[in-house]
Amino acid sequence: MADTPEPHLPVDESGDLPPDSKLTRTKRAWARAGKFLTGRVARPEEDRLPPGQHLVRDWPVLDLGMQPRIALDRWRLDVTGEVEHPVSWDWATFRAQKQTRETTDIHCVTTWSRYDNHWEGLATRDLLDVVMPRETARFVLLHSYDGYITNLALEDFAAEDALIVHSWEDKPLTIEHGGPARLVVPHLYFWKSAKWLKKIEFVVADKRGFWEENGYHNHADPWREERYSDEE
Ligand SMILES: Nc1nc2c(c(=O)[nH]1)N[C@H]1C(S)=C(S)[C@@H](COP(=O)(O)O)O[C@H]1N2
Ligand SMILES: [Mo]
Repeated sequence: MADTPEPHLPVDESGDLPPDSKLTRTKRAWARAGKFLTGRVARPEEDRLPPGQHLVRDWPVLDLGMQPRIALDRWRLDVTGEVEHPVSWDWATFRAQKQTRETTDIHCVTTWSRYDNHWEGLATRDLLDVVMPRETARFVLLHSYDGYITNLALEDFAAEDALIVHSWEDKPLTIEHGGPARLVVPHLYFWKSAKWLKKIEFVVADKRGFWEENGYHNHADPWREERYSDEE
């Protein structure tokens, strides 16, 4: 794993390594740690539905019952903690970031899954290129406008198909589903995908979020049925 090349490092025709900028050094460090090898996995179609899940065609709404309404002119996204370049973006600045489209499946711990959701937003990897996590950053805490918190390891946050989305099926994300902007981390149960995203905090030590404190698994891999915590 230590010698796996970082897939997004540019390589020119001569085969030379890119200039040894701070950014490429940091990316190599992430690659060495295997941080960019998580996420989309080529699975045979019969393994597409994780164990204990059933398919739905509609999109259920699940949250703590308080759906905050954030006017776009008051909306901010702060990225703080163990990063070289913290940001506090207004809506226009967030929307001006590099855009990525992904088609991914949702797996909720309450046993429903929904295939082929079309998302558009900022890839978490592109966010990492902007804010540049320090070597000390190991975990990410997601803070939402309704007070919800969830936690991810940096490698799960940086998964190649993880996005901060503003659109679903080519329409603005509705408030009930976490608009103006939410996280989508397709390879984990959906409680890790924070709705109404407000702040992304890079930290040294892991800290359990709301559901993780209340008996859910800290990691949440649907193919391993990491639904509930073994601790206590
Ligand atoms: N801010 C916030 N994000 C949240 C939640 C929440 O209560 N607040 N619930 C989580 C849970 S348990 C699930 S299953 C999904 C549901 O997303 P949906 O309502 O768009 O289906 O959001 C997750 N993200
Ligand atoms: Mo959930």
